[in-house]
Amino acid sequence: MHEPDSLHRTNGMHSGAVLHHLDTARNRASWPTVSAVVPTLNEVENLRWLLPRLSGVDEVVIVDGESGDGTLETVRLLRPDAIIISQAPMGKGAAMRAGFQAATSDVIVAIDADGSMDPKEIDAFVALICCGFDIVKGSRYCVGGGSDDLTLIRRAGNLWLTRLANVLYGVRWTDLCYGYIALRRSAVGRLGLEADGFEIETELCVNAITAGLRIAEVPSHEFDRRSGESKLNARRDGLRVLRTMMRNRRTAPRHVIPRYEPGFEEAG
Ligand SMILES: Nc1nc2c(ncn2[C@@H]2O[C@H](COP(=O)(O)OP(=O)(O)OP(=O)(O)O)[C@@H](O)[C@H]2O)c(=O)[nH]1
Ligand SMILES: [Mg+2]
Repeated sequence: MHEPDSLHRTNGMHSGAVLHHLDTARNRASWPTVSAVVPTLNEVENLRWLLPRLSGVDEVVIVDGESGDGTLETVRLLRPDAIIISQAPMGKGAAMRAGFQAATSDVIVAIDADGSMDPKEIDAFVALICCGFDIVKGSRYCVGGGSDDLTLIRRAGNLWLTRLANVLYGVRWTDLCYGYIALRRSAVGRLGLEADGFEIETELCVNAITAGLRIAEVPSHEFDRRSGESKLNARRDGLRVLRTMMRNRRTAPRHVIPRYEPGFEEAG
């Protein structure tokens, strides 16, 4: 994990003092606003668990792939102020890109609808953004992280893809293919996101490197999806991750939408 300059600027506090930063940020009322972007495809049961636990975030953006199980009715009931985007089920990546464009808070947190990611961890992600990082990615392999959900084949695939990313992009990540990620909204335009499928998480991370953004990992525990079916296909989506990594190391990401964020430090 890199130490950004701002870590040394805040009230004379030093590296490793993430919790102190968190306290200080809250005391100074400088805690950023947070949008949760939640892609949904037939997740009605899981949303009954997730949405009440997102009461602490300022904004919830649901990007729904035309679910047929009452997902949107449940959203309207449990989170009437949620922004809802309906789109054809083109994949998780297309959903996340739409959600990022619709979000209005300082910090965006991408979180699955299936109940595998605990909203209690959001503050740890945001604390690191407050320390100066642009992107904070959850890791199931940091000390304190873990997974109840990874099968042997997914675990092996993720390990090799993470190692390859480390070699290709000169980083020391522990977990590449995991979708619990926080980012400054001001960084979205610099990421040049184009992926439609599950490779979006990889595209976001590797493009952040080529764009010169500051990335940290934070421990995260992944639970089993609470109910319903996984939409991920390890072989097909693993290949898409591989192609994304190989292709994008040669090109700096296109700057899609330049943004200025008044009141919250510009990424860069
Ligand atoms: N809007 C939309 N959401 C999607 C689409 N595909 C997947 N999702 C959502 O993206 C999130 C991640 O999908 P999952 O099927 O849980 O994938 P996963 O977490 O890798 O797989 P599991 O570990 O088995 O849960 C879930 O909230 C899905 O509902 C899609 O085409 N459109
Ligand atoms: Mg899942």
